[in-house]
Amino acid sequence: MRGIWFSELQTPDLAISVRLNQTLHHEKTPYQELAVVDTEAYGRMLLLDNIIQTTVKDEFFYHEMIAHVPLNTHPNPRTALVIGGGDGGVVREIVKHPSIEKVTLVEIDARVVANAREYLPEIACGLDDARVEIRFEDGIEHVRQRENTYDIIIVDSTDPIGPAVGLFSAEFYRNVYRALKADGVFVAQTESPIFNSRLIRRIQRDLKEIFPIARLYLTTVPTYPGGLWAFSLGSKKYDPLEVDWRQAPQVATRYYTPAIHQAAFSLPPFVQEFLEAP
Ligand code: AAT
Repeated sequence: MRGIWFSELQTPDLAISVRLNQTLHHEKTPYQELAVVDTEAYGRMLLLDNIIQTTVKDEFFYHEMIAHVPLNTHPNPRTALVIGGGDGGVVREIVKHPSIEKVTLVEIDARVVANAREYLPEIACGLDDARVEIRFEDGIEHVRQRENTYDIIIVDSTDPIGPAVGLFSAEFYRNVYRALKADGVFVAQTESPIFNSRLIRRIQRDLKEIFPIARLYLTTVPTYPGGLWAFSLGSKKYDPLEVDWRQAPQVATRYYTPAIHQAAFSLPPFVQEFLEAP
């Protein structure tokens, strides 16, 4: 293999490798080790603690699916909270919705936002929208201090290690429920159905105890472990499977469509089986 390669150890037994054109930036922030690299295969990539967070070529699968599913589940979303997501990709998708009046981005690490603005402008561009407020604080604390505030809460967090651990807990989900308005919708990225099935099962069970509607949906994200990714949704009133598509806004997307929204909730038998396992 010619050239310089970056490998992410996705599990102790599996790596993904990409050839680097260039390392554009590297620093230790107060929270994590951050790098932006340029790769031949996936374009520019944001790495945190040597884990691929997002890439210019495949970010839209993830950002469109984490944002438009809850936004279209709610018939009139006006306020949205994003926890994590400092690259701006989720915010960019949210501000495509004309009903949105205010987006609050709560990112713990200001350096993620600064580097995304500098090196990943096509992902960070939505952060400049006038409706967006950026707060550099812990999303766990933010949600603990809010009540009846948001129509939509989206958790676009790192894997459940370090500062993100608490974002995967039942206590956090109860606080999310309280921070949502009476008909609010919650979505979180919840890892790989292939490598994190027990985590996904536990989260689904927690959400079913807290929300009247709890569902799992899937998408493909080529650079994440296993290539197949899970999102967990909790809703107080609206069912994501009963969207009135005649009322949904027309937004420009590259992956998401109403048909893909519906299809994403069709779970393969291997997923059904681990969700139902004792
Ligand atoms: N848009 C895809 C990028 C991410 S990055 C997730 C962000 O969550 C990071 O910038 C990290 O600093 C932030 N974060 C972690 N914990 C917290 C917290 N407690 N409060 C606020 N922000 C936090 C997601 C990639 C998923 C990778 C899957 N392998």
